[in-house]
Amino acid sequence: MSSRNSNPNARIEPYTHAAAGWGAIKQVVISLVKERVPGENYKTLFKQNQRDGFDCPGCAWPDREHASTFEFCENGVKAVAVEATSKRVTPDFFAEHTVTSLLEESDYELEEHGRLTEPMAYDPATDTYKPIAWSAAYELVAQHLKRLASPDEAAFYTSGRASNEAAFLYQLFVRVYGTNNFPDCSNMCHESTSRGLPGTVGVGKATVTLDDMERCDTLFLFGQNPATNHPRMLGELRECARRGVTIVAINPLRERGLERFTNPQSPIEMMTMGSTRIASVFVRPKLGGDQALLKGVAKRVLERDDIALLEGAPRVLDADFIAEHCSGFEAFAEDLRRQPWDELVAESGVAREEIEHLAEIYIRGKAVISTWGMGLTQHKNSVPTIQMLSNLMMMRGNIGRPGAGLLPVRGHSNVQGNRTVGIENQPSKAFLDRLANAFAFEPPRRHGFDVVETIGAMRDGRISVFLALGGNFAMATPDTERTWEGLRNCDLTVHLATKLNRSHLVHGREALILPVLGRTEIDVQDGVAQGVTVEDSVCMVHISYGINKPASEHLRSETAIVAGIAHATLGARPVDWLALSRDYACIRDAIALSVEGFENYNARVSTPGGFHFGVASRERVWETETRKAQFVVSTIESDTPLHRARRKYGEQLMVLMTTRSHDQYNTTVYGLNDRYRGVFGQRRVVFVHREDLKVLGFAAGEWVDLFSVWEDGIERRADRFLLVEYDIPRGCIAAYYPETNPLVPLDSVADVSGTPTSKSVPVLMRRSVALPVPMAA
Ligand SMILES: Nc1nc2c(c(=O)[nH]1)N[C@H]1C(S)=C(S)[C@@H](COP(=O)(O)OP(=O)(O)OC[C@H]3O[C@@H](n4cnc5c(=O)[nH]c(N)nc54)[C@H](O)[C@@H]3O)O[C@H]1N2
Ligand SMILES: Nc1nc2c(c(=O)[nH]1)N[C@H]1C(S)=C(S)[C@@H](COP(=O)(O)OP(=O)(O)OC[C@H]3O[C@@H](n4cnc5c(=O)[nH]c(N)nc54)[C@H](O)[C@@H]3O)O[C@H]1N2
Ligand SMILES: [Mo]
Repeated sequence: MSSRNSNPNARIEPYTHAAAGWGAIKQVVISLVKERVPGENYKTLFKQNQRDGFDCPGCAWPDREHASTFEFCENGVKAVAVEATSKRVTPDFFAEHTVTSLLEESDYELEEHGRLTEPMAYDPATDTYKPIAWSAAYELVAQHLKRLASPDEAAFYTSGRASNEAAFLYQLFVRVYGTNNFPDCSNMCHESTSRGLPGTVGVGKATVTLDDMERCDTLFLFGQNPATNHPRMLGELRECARRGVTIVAINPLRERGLERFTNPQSPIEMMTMGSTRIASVFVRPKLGGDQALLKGVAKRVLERDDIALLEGAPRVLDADFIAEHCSGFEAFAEDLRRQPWDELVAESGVAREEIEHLAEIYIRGKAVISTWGMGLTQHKNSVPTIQMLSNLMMMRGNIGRPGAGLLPVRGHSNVQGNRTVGIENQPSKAFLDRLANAFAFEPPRRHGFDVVETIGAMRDGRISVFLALGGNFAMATPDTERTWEGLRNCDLTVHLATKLNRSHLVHGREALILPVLGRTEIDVQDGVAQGVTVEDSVCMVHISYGINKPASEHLRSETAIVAGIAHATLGARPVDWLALSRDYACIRDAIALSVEGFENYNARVSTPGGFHFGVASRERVWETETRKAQFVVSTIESDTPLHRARRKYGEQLMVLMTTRSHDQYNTTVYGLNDRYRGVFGQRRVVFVHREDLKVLGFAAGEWVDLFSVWEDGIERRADRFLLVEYDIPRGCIAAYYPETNPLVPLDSVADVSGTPTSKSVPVLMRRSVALPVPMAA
């Protein structure tokens, strides 16, 4: 397809092969060469997820026995390659580039400069970052923190790569300092899961382990793109498919990796160009339609049970489970009976026959696992959607039984562990009580700000110091223009980071960049190599040892930096921060002392493969208010901002999902291809249904600007996207994050969880009049 694109290599070319296979191998070689990974660091790739190696920083998908063989993963190799790169961002680099000039570069170009090497402080006189001693940097943070009228004027962000040790020390420091302001990447990610599941099954975590994957006979995959985001999960799916498990993908897009997969580990598949078919059934709701879809399936399951009762046939519901373990079933069933079908069909975008078919598949399953990702968590109705899924699973006792259960698939490799050890802006009383007891201090009890609340508070001056343990706050957050105003309104912004990103350039009046050791690197404290611990998506906690030489001699571990800042701010109170940071086993002892479930932490984590962090619901123990698994009535809303926008603009209105390409890790862009979706050499594309293109009077290959429709009168736009005809439900469009984040209104969040609605943004498209932006922008 020809287009007015300034990158001559940009093209759209549908992908017709299976996922992974040789294409993945090729990408790996490209990554290694592009990053100029030094030869000695190649060994890193073979130590990924090995017993004596490090936990892959790629994603939170678990490993079999923490891997007895090298598990090949394109995503993992890329994540490691960008960390093991030989490129460096030195003080000379900063001297040569003003912040203003760096802001002109794309996110791709910024991270391409390589690893940060020394602590740097912003100098307004020259508009550059200049080296600063570690001790002076800690002192600067401490001065700012001590100067605030209230500790609640500071916010402490976490991105989910931090280890349990760093995250635990961080939350302890922040709570002793006096606030629960813990905005966290998970607020934008699986927060709807973490807030939804406690209301139904008591715990916001997976109720299954990999062993259950071996025993299930039916798998539902909701809103997830594993070929790109959790490639190691494809290996498990392939095994399931070969065993004859019925795999159903519920996704508006027919993602390639859910169709066919060539296992790079299988010489036969690789040599014969063979592949395994993954999903047997595709169900394609419209964006945000899963709640109605699930409610329809539940309604049908109930109808089928009524019929069985009439006919004296075996029950369809697991009546024993419901009687013994559940509460609220009557009200739930009554609501299902009252629910009109036409509303479910209209809101889900799925025909009644198809919903009924899905119910039959569900009923046939004796052991069903449901997994989900961002396709379920980033909508206004995400919490009721996830609760509806939980209801449905409970109807047939598919929780806390071998081969069955709930499996939220997490993103960042330790995002789940961070929450477990206390990164939580709404801590429970029990958690704080234990912490208070263990360290003899009175932690703050007021709930703190999440991500969206933090941005609001920065904008109106209630937050003036912002510290980030990793991540890229300026780009990962919604409503980019307003987020940047917030960051620039701060007195101090501090980033602990491995690589340069835009958050370092959109800074407060004073600003620090503190370079950290990555997880692949050897972390020596007091002459002893330290291991750090992480928790994966199925609650396995294990230890990870870096093996590469650090990218620079000046780097410090996240744990050491947190301890340094804590010491400068609080002195050796209530713990000797510096002593703790010299021996991570002591931090694990402190965790064991103060966080429930970590008893004998050091001993348990030293067993091969680590240990499973107990999940009560897996044992059919329900940590809910009623001490039962709770059915929750979930009402389908019909007057949301999206409905109102649809009424106002009719067929002109599109619902936008912002999603990941194959060549990115969140805000880190590795390359400009999205090979399974057929996009090459570019990122500013928007996928639209053929009929919608026609109705709107557009043709594929034309350029459009996107405008959000929101009721606050603010213009939010993202310009110049190439129209690509795509197999996507009518009225829905898709484009990449973070380019589209300016379109997500700050106050458009999921009910209860506060997660930005990144997968359902009401927008209009207008033909672009300006010239296309340069390639990598
Ligand atoms: N290579 C790579 N790996 C990653 C990441 C990365 O950026 N790159 N990010 C990591 C992180 S932090 C996370 S959270 C995960 C994210 O991994 P995913 O959860 O797979 O996230 P997305 O890429 O945003 O894809 C969301 C999927 O949901 C579908 N979807 C969108 N809206 C709906 C809907 O309304 N209903 C349904 N049923 N489906 C919908 C989309 O079509 C898409 O297939 O991956 C982690 N792993
Ligand atoms: N529109 C839209 N927005 C989204 C999403 C979406 O689907 N759509 N997804 C959301 C999701 S699921 C998530 S999780 C967030 C992600 O939000 P973040 O976690 O804030 O973003 P990342 O892009 O993962 O952060 C990348 C940066 O982390 C730093 N880094 C990498 N490794 C390390 C390390 O080991 N230590 C430290 N200290 N720093 C490190 C590097 O400097 C790198 O530039 O984005 C959210 N935003
Ligand atoms: Mo995430």
